[in-house]
Amino acid sequence: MTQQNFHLIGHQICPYVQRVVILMIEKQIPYLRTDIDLDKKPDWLSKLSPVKKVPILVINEKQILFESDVICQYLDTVSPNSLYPKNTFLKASHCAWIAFATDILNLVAKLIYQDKSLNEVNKTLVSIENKLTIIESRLSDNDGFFEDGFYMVDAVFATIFRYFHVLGLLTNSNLFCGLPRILKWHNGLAKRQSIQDAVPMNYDELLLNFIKKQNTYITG
Ligand SMILES: N[C@@H](CCC(=O)N[C@@H](CS)C(=O)NCC(=O)O)C(=O)O
Repeated sequence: MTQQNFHLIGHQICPYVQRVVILMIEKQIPYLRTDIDLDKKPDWLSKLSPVKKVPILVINEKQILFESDVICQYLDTVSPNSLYPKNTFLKASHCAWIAFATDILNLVAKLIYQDKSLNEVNKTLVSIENKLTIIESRLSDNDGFFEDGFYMVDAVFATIFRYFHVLGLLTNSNLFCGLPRILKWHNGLAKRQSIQDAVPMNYDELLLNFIKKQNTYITG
């Protein structure tokens, strides 16, 4: 890898930032990190990204990338030991399942930011469960998604599964219920150092406080 200087603009618990952080930890890519407060976005954010969202990657203090998937694919390409399969079809397939995971994440965001009634919350929970059931039916008895080994797709799902404890408490549900393969996958991923190190130790507390500020149905 040519010597580059990476500065990641992020947020303490953002799942999209976590994707980039997990990749950088796995690949031992050195980087500087600045976390921002999403409620008080700094003025300079709009100069770096037209969508004013994190993550943003600043390369050598002048080149800028936004969109987590783009940043991950860029970093993966410029460093050794890819977290995507070498085979072109398999790589595309992993990317398709990452997009499916992002759909689940959007439903999680709906629960947190939008749903204002029990009816809406229950509908969103059913939509999440339906997507998880599809994943469960695709999982083998391996510990990973497609085959043995840790890939970007595993990292992405790990960032979704870690919502389930706090969401379960707030909605009185168990999103892992009846999904033993997903639960096993989650438990394996949760032990991985890069997954643990991608968030602060008090992640659940930070997440709970973040959700409470949104003033939607699940915070009662
Ligand atoms: N598609 C974007 C999504 C990033 C995203 O939604 N980031 C959130 C934080 S988790 C954000 O910056 N939100 C600020 C806002 O929506 O104003 C990506 O993959 O990078």
